[in-house]
Amino acid sequence: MRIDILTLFPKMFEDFSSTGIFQRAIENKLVELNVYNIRDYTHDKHHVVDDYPYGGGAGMVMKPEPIFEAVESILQPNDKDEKVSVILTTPRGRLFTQKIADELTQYDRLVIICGHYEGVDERIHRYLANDEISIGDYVLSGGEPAATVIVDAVTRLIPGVLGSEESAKDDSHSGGLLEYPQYTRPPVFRDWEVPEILLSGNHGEIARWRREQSLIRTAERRPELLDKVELSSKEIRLVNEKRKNLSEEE
Ligand code: 6GU
Repeated sequence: MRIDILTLFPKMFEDFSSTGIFQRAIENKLVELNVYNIRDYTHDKHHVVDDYPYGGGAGMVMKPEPIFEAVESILQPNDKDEKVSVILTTPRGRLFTQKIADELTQYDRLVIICGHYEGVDERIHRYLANDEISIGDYVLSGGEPAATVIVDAVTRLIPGVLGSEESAKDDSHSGGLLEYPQYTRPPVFRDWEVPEILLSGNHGEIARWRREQSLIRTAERRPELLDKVELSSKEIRLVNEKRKNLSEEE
């Protein structure tokens, strides 16, 4: 997959692309990451990328010309068979989820435009981006952290990016539930013991315990996720009991 990021702050991606799993994915040619400075696509002396909003109001708006020019030059020459998505990061986008990360792995190329200031000219939303993504209901100063979140979540799903020992399948959210608690050595740390069952070597019992822990955690912290997963009748009873206890504690 080729990923192109358009930003006013290219530096924000330097450490990200030279560290850990992502760096290895680049070295193994599983992903290609290019970062472009939107300012380089201006033609005026002062490299202006923003302007006052028509109609008045606070803040500045990102101008359309440099961003259109950047995207159009990046996509040329464009292989007709390539599946491309042009994504704008914006707090008014659709909420990013694991499902959307999965969906984005279908593309050969992602072009991610990092929004800034009070917003970007509406013509970028309408005529340049085909997707708008927000990473949550809070305000960031710019779309760069959102772009790294998207790139991270998507690339780790590309076959070969994670080693088998890092396999993504047990992770929180991939099965629709939050992850169960993990422990490593020592078995006792400051009087806090590792649950005995994990030391038992009984893999069936351990799998059952983990599933139950995932269900309990999800019921406690993200009950709305439970509506989307299939549960056995026994699991439904466990979850209902947990929910009942929680509502009694309120
Ligand atoms: Cl994608 N951009 C900004 N500026 N703020 C956000 C966001 C994006 N997602 C959540 N908050």
